[in-house]
Amino acid sequence: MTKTLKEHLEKVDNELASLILKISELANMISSELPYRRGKADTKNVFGEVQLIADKWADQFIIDELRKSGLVKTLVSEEQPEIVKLDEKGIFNITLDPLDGSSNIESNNLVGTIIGIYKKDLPTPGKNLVAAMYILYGPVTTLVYATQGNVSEFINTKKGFVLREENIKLPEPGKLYSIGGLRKEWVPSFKKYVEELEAQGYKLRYGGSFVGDTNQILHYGGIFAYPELTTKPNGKLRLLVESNTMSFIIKQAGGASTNGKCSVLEIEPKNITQRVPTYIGNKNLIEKLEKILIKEK
Ligand code: P6P
Repeated sequence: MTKTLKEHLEKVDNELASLILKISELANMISSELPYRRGKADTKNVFGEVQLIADKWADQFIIDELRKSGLVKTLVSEEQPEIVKLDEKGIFNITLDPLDGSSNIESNNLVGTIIGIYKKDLPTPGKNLVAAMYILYGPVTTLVYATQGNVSEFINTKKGFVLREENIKLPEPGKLYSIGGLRKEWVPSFKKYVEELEAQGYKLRYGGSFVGDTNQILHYGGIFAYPELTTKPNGKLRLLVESNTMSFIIKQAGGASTNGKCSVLEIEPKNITQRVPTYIGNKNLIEKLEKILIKEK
């Protein structure tokens, strides 16, 4: 009998299990609302990006639902300029990208909700994550959650989320490379590194959604990068609400991450909006790249 998410969470401590289950229960509402929440809002987020109606709706919906849970003390969201206080009796602090890749909604490509779960106050390094998860709205809705040493994936069915695979590890060797930014703006040593991957037969898969692209790396192995660019030395991805969470998940699956100098998870955040060059994937690929990028400096 295939395990449900609720059954799988029996091995996780109660409050954390309740929080992950609560978040999973939001998936159906979010995916069913996407057809009706299209188009641009008339506001910009703290990063100066035009917000989509779906971004703002999903953000507020998740914040309201987590506040009701009584489990969450504070929340940092890509769509909020400041740390949001939810419930002073809450025991978890959450990082949230409510709809990562939301510009893909127009073209019906992958979007997802990325959630980091901490006990320590935010901002704090990603190595302090207690758990990390994402929900991916694709041909099917899937949910991946990671705790120390274990990554499990669930598929949403008429009977709720059921286990597809647990203790997921990145396939070795990997098959894919998934890299954002304009190739002409990659630093020379990184461009050379990518050309070597291409010569080894790695296949390009890039869908413009960090969560969707990294999910492919989790399934097929390889490397995702939104790299340092000559025009954007810190790349594009947000350390707290995007890179830390996905780096933690890939690490628990046997992979690694770097910002070009150290593991993403070791970075001491300067603020809640910090961007970071992000390279995530098979450990051998990341270790080799980090050596190259350090030498470049
Ligand atoms: P580009 C989505 O807006 C996002 O933050 C990530 O999900 C994604 O990896 C990246 O931006 C895509 O950026 O420059 O390829 O559109």
